[in-house]
Order: sequence, then C-alpha cells, then structure tokens
Amino acid sequence: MNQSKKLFEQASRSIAGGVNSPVRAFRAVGGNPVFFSHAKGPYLYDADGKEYIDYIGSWGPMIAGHANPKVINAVHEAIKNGLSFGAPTAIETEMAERVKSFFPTMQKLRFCSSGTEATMSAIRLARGFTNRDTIVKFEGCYHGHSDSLLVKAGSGALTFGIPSSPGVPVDLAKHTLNLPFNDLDAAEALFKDKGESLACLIIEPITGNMNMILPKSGYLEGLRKLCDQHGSVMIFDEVMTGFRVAKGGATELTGVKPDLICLGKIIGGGMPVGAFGGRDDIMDMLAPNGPVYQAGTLSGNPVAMAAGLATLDVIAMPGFYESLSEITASFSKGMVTAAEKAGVAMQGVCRGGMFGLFFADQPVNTFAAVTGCDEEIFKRFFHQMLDRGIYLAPSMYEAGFVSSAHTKDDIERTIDAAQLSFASL
Ligand code: KE4
Repeated sequence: MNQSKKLFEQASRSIAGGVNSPVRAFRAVGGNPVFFSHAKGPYLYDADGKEYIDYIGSWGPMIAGHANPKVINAVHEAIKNGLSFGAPTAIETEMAERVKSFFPTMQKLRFCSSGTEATMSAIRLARGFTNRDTIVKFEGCYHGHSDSLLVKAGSGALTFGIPSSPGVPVDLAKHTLNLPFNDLDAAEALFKDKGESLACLIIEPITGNMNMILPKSGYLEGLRKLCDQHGSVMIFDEVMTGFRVAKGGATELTGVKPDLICLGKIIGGGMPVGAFGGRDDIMDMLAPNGPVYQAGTLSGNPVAMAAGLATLDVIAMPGFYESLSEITASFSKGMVTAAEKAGVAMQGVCRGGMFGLFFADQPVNTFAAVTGCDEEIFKRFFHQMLDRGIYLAPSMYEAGFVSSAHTKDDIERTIDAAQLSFASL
C-alpha cells in the first residue's frame, strides 16, 4: 500500500475528511489524495518519494517556486527575532508600502491572515460605508467561506440569494444577490431595480474558481459605471490574480479602478497573509479610526511579512513577468496542440503565470459554459497525468499556475505526458 493511502486513512481518523481544506480530498476526481513530504522549485515529492511537476503551487502562493532560497532565508532571519508580538512592527509598514507600489489604488490597507478574512472584511466595510445591507457576487466566483459569500443564486438572479452551505442563515443569505459573470445586461437590470440598496459588488475580475475566464471587453468598465451611478462599492477579489496575472494583477491588466481590492496567496509567499485596501475615505471607516470593526491576533505577523516581502522582491525583478508569461503561454499552447493531435477538444487561456484548460470545443466565457465541459474526460485526464508525475488541480473548476522555477524542460516533459494521456482517454 502506498504511503499516501496509509497517511490518508490515519488522517481521516483525526482530521475532518482527512484534510484541512475540502478541495485537497480529491472528491471531484476520485481516488485518494497524494500526501507530500517536501517541495523544491517546480517539484513536489510525495510520501513515497515520487516527484511531480507542480501546477497548483499551493493554490497560487508559490509563484517563485517552492522553497525559494530568498524566501527561506528571509523567514530564517525573521524567526530569530521572535514569531509574533501582537504589536506593530516596522516590517508591516514596509510591506504595506510595497503592496501599494504594486496596487496604486490601495491608498490604505490592512493585513489579515487569509483571503477569506480579506473579502469578509471588505464587504463588512462596504456595508458600513454605504449603510446598505445587500451585496452582489457572481455565480461561479468564490471568495472564501464567510457566511455572506457562501450564497448561490435563488430561482433567478433578481431574487434573493439562498445558502450554498448549511449553517448559513437564510435571513443572511437573502442579502446576497448573484449575477451571471460576463453578462452586463443582467447587471444593468439588477442595478436599475435595486441599485440604491446595493452596498457593493465583489468580483474575481479574472476568474479562477470557475476555472480561468477573462472578462469580456467592456464588462468590468460597465460594472464600474453602474457602481458609480448607484453609490455602490466596487470590490476586486484579487486573492488569486493579484501579483499572478501581472505585477499589479487584473487591476493593472484591465485598467479598471476598483474602490477596494482583496489580496492573499502570493502576498504571503506561502505563509498566512491576506490584505484588503483601497480608497482612503472607505478605509478610514475601519476601527480604530472608524466604527467598522475588524481584527486579528496574527494580522501582519512579522515572519509572514518577511516571507511576503521576499516573494515580492523576487517577482519585482526585471523581466520576471515577461519570462513567466512566455513559459505559461508555451505550456497552454502545447497542451491544446497535444489535445488537437489526439482529437480531443480543448480550450486554453492564460495570463501571466495563471492558466485555464477546458475540455470544450468552443471558447469558455461563462459559468454555464464551464459546467457544460466534459467532467468525465477531465477526471480521466487528471489521473493519467498524476500517474505520469504531473500534478494538476483536482477539479475542472480550478485554474492552474506556473512558477518562475518551471523550466522549458519541465514544460516539454508535461506536454509529452499529456500526449500519452490524451491518447489513453
Ligand atoms: P483563503 O481563505 O483560502 O486564503 O482565500 C479564499 C479565496 C478568496 N478569493 C479567491 C479568489 C480565492 O481563490 C480564494 C481561495 N482559493 C481556493 C482555490 N480556488 C483555495 C484552495 C482551498 O480552498 O483549499
């Protein structure tokens, strides 16, 4: 019996579902999750010592590759000074100023310890700033697991939301409305009907949780205009896309200026860091300056800040995004070409170090189109690639990631494995 299977059985006796986050359990693809013992550069090593080329990167943070020496050294140095003070440190200010240099619309920000905290806090802030309760999210977008954001569309986009998880009160869920992503007409209809009651809209400007979908031309600009017309706060959830699709995330790529931005993943370089920030007048509503409460014991933790800063040093190097975009594009093109040669319909999209692959014969730009992709083929492909030492996200709804540590040889090995896998589907 392989070590991962044994470890999973043992974990399942003490940890709910055997994992500390559901997607890791392989439920969407079947089989047992792989347990890893260590990682280096683009590679993960499982409990049996088998090497994998990693295209998840811990769900985004590991853009500089696993165990990047610069990041490891920075953490080693920080740890010598102690782990946590629960009091302000200069490194938090240094990190805040550095983040603002990547995201100039963030006039002020606050650190927290996860993307969930960042988005949960941002919508509370928007509700407090506007004195409105109703928020808008987009079907297929995921913003972490706070109650107001675990809500799906009711019978129609214009009706109140319903909980997408037990434990979320119906009375709370009704304050969250869902719109279809990339449908500006639907957004205009909702704002026409309810605009004056909408505290905010929160969106993944380039989605990653219904796999990777780019906004249609003019879509985000249209949402920006609606928020301006109705006094609603525009929140970009860049937890995944921030520092990933470009140095300044989707905000830089699209040129649309949100009122608040939520960050996570890469900002911590693998350590627990989230952040939210934006317009001064909104952020000044946050305690202790203002009445909107938000807090966190380990927020701005100096060791996590050191990991984040070192990671931002790496990605700020000249040419970083040019070479990352180039190798990611070669990966995406190679996968689609290999699929075509095997007579398998596949669509590919990528920006910066993020990619989306769809088993579909047409480009995918809506949630409905994603759900129409061939999940059975995806599952078989996932396991074929896993057997060949290629670690893709265990869900067809997840985007994938390339790091600066991936080499042309890694991409060639991946495409070779894909050719064999497509032929065996
Ligand atoms: P965390 O609380 O997991 O740090 O961040 C939540 C979050 C918020 N916003 C976006 C756009 C996100 O993608 C996420 C988390 N992403 C998932 C994967 N799609 C993390 C993996 C997991 O849940 O284990």
